Amino acid sequence: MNIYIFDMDGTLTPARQSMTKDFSHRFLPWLKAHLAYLAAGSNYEKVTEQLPPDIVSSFSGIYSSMGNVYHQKSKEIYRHDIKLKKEMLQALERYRKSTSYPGKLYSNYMELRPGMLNFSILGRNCPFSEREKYYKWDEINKERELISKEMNEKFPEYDFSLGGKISIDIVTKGCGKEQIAHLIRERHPNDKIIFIGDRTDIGGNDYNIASTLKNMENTEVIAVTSPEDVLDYLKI
Ligand code: M1P
Repeated sequence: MNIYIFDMDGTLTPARQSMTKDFSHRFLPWLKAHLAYLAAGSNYEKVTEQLPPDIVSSFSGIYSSMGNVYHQKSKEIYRHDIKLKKEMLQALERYRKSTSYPGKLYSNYMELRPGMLNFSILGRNCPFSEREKYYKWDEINKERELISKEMNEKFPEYDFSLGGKISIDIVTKGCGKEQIAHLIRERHPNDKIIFIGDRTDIGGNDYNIASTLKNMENTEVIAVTSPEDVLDYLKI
């Protein structure tokens, strides 16, 4: 049997947006006929905001906050914490203060979630239009890439990776999405595991789960760039 694992933002939904009606209409019958898990970087509340209830309940399990929280049929099974070093937080504060981004900055630039911290120079409380503006600027100026690289070197006990469009996900080393690969392999030792995600490139927040799976037998990693790509791959 095949076991599927799906990323959420940028894979099943546009980043930080709800699943489209057309997508859920085509995906739900497929999901009901297969065994699949969700592996989201966002927290569980965002998952239930972005996905319709029948989609949420049709997954065999929902990993959120990079695998640090696990729900089965809306019941929380576990959650992990993270210890944040003062020096690491101070370094992030310095990046926020010294950014060369020319636009306005917003609040909620460090969002603590179970087992992870999400850091955004722009601030998570920005309007939607500002996200796109920052994303376009960051694509040229590579601010997030540079911060992640420097922080990975300075604080090797943590993992810094690019999530969606405006932020960096921070977990204790080993406590990112790769833990999901190990847990699912333990639960399904003989089945083929197929992961589908949009940030499987190095530095992306699907990279660790993708590379962990690639080192296991009987697995496949499918890199997609949009929900439309997922529908094409599933042929639905
Ligand atoms: O699931 C992908 C990412 O979605 C959001 O990213 P951003 O706000 O940068 O677009 C965040 O929830 C992030 O943590 C998550 O990894």
